[in-house]
Order: sequence, then C-alpha cells, then structure tokens
Amino acid sequence: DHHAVTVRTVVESINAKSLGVLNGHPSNNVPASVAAKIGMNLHLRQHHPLNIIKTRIEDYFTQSPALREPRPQIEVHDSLAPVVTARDNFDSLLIPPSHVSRRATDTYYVDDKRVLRTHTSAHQVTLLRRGAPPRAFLVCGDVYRRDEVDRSHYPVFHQMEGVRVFAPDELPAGATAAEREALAVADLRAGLEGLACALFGDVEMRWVDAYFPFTNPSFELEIFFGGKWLEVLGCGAIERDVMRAGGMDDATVGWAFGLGLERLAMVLFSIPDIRLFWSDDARFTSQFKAGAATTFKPYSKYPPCLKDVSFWVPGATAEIAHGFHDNDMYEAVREVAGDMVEEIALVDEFAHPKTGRVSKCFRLTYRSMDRSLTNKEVDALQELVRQRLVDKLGVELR
Ligand code: FA5
Ligand code: MG
Repeated sequence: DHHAVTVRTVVESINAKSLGVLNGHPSNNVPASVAAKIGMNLHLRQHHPLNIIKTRIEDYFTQSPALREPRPQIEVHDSLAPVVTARDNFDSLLIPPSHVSRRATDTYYVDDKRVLRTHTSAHQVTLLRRGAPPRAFLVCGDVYRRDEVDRSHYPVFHQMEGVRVFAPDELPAGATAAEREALAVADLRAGLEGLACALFGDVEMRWVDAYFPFTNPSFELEIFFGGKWLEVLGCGAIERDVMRAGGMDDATVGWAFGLGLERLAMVLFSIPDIRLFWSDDARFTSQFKAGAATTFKPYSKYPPCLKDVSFWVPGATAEIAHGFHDNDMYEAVREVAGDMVEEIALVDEFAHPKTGRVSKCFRLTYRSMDRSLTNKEVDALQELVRQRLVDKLGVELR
C-alpha cells in the first residue's frame, strides 16, 4: 500500500547541452569533467546501489508505521533538472549574500544567475508553494560542489530531501508555537532514527546540534562506520520565513531533512570509496540487485602511489596569496587525473619569513579502482598535474 505519487519529468532531455551549461559565460566555472556528469542520473539506474537505497528510503517513508498518522500522500520528485537559480539555491533559504558556500570557490556557476544546485533544498520553497498543508514530499537528485578530494567526497553526489508540513488541524488545538515546533522536531527525529534502523538494523548513531540558515533548531545525524563518525544528514524544523515564502501561514509547522545517498550506501553496502559509484566495471555493478541487502566485496585493493607537489602560491605577500583556494587545486588535479586520484591532503604550509610568500605542499594519493597503476603512468600523470597547476593557477613549482 504505497501512499506515493512519483512526479517524473522527461529525463532524456536533461544534459549539460540542453540545460545550457556549456555557455562560455564569464561567471561559468563548470569544468567539462563535471558537466559530463549531468544527466547520468545514477539514482534512477536500476540495480545501481544509489537507486536501491533511494527506493528503500521511499518505501520507508511511504510505509513505515513509525511515522505520525494520518499521513498525506507523498510526492516523489526524482528528475528535477540540476540547474537552478542562485535565488532558489541560496536566497530562498535565507543563506546570506556573504556566505562562503555561495562563492565561486565552493559553487559551480552556470552564469551570474544560475548554479548547479549544491543541495536538494534548492527545491523546497518552489515545491511548498505548490499546495496547501498537509504536505509531504521527497526530492532526489544529483548535486554539485567544489570540495575536498578523499574517499567520501566527490564533486557530484546525490541527495534525498524530505519535507513534511503539518496542517493546523493535525496539531493539538491551542498549542503554542513552541509546542507545535517541538512536535515537528519529535516527529522528524523519530522518523529519521526509524529510517536508520530500517536501513542498518543495529547501528551506532548520534545526534549533533548543527546550524542551517533555513531550519531552526537544526541537527545532524552521524553513524559510526569504518572506525569513525560519518555525517549522513542534516535536518531541522523549517524556519518561519521559509514557510512564509512557501505560502504557509504562521499556524503551520514543518520539518525538512537532506541526506547524502552515497554516504548511506557506503555504510549499507560497505563501499569503501565514493568513486566506485561511477564505475562501469562489471565487478562492481554486478554485485547489486534491487531489493537485496548485499555487502559489497571489494574485488581488489590495488596499491596506492603517493606523490607530493610543493609550490609558491601566486601573489607577492601572504595577504595577496589569500585569494588562492585549495578547491581550485583539487579541481585542477581532478581535471587531469580524473578518478585515478583518491585523496589530496595538505601536508605543509608556511609563509616565507622575509618575503611573506606562501608555500604549500600537497600529498596526492593515486589509486585506480579497477587495476594496478604503473610507476611510469603515475609519473606521467603527476607531470601533467604539475603543468596544469602552473598553467591554470599560476603557481610557481618548488
Ligand atoms: C545540506 O546540504 C542541507 N541542505 C541539508 C538539510 C536539508 C538541512 C534540509 C536541513 C534541512 P550538508 O551540506 O551538510 O547539508 O549536506 C547534507 C549531506 O550530504 C551530508 O550530511 C552528507 O551526507 C552529504 N554530503 C555533503 N557533502 C558531500 C560530498 N562532497 N560528497 C558526498 N556527500 C556529501
Ligand atoms: Mg553538513
């Protein structure tokens, strides 16, 4: 008994070209390697681990008895195009104009008004406006961020957003604003704890207080995995001003969450590296069957190869060097080395005592997911990386 309706757009028409992502606009900072991921829609591919986990989350929210009854029909939006306005991605969510997440160092801009969505929350207000409470919807899709390089970060990943809005008559009559909010928060937390149990059974988890401009109070849920705490989702009670922008009156409360599908799938299937989700290697893809809870068996662990690169950051003084952002370096390496790079770590940084020039040293871990890399091949890659850093970022190699 599914109380769900899936709202699907024409997926075939979603790609970098049809969305005008490759447009040469001066504000455009989308590299070809990232543009090529638009429209791949891993979350819609049958038997892909992201599709399996997406389906299990949808099933949980449409069927679980843990959630507050009665439940409205749940809309599932899983094919909304990833190009959105900066207004939807940031302003509508009360993210201030000066917030770091808006910078071109952190966000992919298509032009001066549009971005590749950095989170599925970008659709919250638009979808809220589509109807009166009670409302419930899930949004699933690819999101894009300029970010670190390691086993749990990738410039394209997938999120699932959940929103539930309570109509005034679903809440106790005469409840104060604080009581209504407490009710929403209790429902949210019970629902997400239930989800973690439904997905993982017995797993160690903890709630951490968090901050998001669009929810208050806000929390993050962490799961103990691979010897450390892994953040899997952010959530909270929707801010009053977001509710208002979504056309809701002040007697209405709601909650929202946004979770990282890769992170959950990594825990569920013991997938050790986020790059594997993009693998076409049959040794990976054949291990997943919709509905079955399998544990991924790594078909191999090829040896890593470590290479350091040191350079002077452009700019004559520490002050000017401040304009250099590590994310630019990470992206330049990814553009050359693609999925051969597993991790980039800053191992040393100092300002020259006399000149004030800033030096950085990064350690690159090269490792392929499906074969052994030869020394020759890695040396050649490293040389290309070094050249790219000079050409693109204007660094002076040391
Ligand atoms: C958000 O994106 C908020 N929109 C979540 C939210 C929604 C809060 C609704 C409140 C209400 P955050 O940046 O923390 O928050 O990302 C959410 C999740 O996405 C993280 O917990 C993590 O699971 C996943 N995630 C974040 N960055 C990456 C990345 N680079 N690679 C893979 N997964 C990531
Ligand atoms: Mg977070």
